[in-house]
Amino acid sequence: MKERIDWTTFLVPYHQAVDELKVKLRGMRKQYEIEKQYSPIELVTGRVKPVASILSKAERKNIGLHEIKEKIQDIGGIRIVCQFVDDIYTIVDLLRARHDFEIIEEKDYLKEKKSSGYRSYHLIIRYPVATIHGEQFVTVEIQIRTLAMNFWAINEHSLNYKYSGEIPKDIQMRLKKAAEAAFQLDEEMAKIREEVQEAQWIFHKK
Ligand code: 0O2
Repeated sequence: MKERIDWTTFLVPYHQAVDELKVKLRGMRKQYEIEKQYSPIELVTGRVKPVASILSKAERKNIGLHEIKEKIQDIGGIRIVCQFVDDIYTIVDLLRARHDFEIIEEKDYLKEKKSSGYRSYHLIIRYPVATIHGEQFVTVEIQIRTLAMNFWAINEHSLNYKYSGEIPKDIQMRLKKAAEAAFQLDEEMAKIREEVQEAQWIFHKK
């Protein structure tokens, strides 16, 4: 018999998890603001992977329909964007200290960037969702990156989509250069971090 998935039902806990996590993480940012402290979290976004993308990833990685829940770990996705590279590690520590989910994997693509030039810190978490059928666990991928890394990744992602993963060599070269430029930007900003923060603080008070 051919396997089938009722996608609406399947994705319910993922939507719930992404919505809850967005509220919780944006709440952390708000708390810094209320306490008049610098927030390492600049922006939080979230999405549930579209069914077509889930299926194409499953096909690409040779994952059967019944294995999707276990093997595709980024059906639920949260992205935390920050200003400085050091903020990424502060955020990782903040998330490690939480008790409302379990971190099951960490991927540091800052220490080891991908061959494409991609840099980010990924956490895979196991998140409990209260459903009408009891507690269900879903995995969610949390991507943590600076604004510069995000700018690069969004553009590279669009190009990958446009060229169905086969980006022409000359554009790949430009992307590598752009990744290096984004890296340099992060390095330079780190060096003048205090100056930048002071300026932002004065602006905020006004
Ligand atoms: P989308 O459209 O963003 O959902 P693994 O088996 O661990 O190697 P996996 O599960 O793909 O493979 O994990 P990985 O490599 O940590 O990537 C997960 C997600 O990180 C990707 O999801 C992207 O969102 C992002 N990512 C990873 N590598 C790159 C890259 O080179 N460029 C960009 N722009 N993003 C990247 P999806 O499903 O690929 O895509």
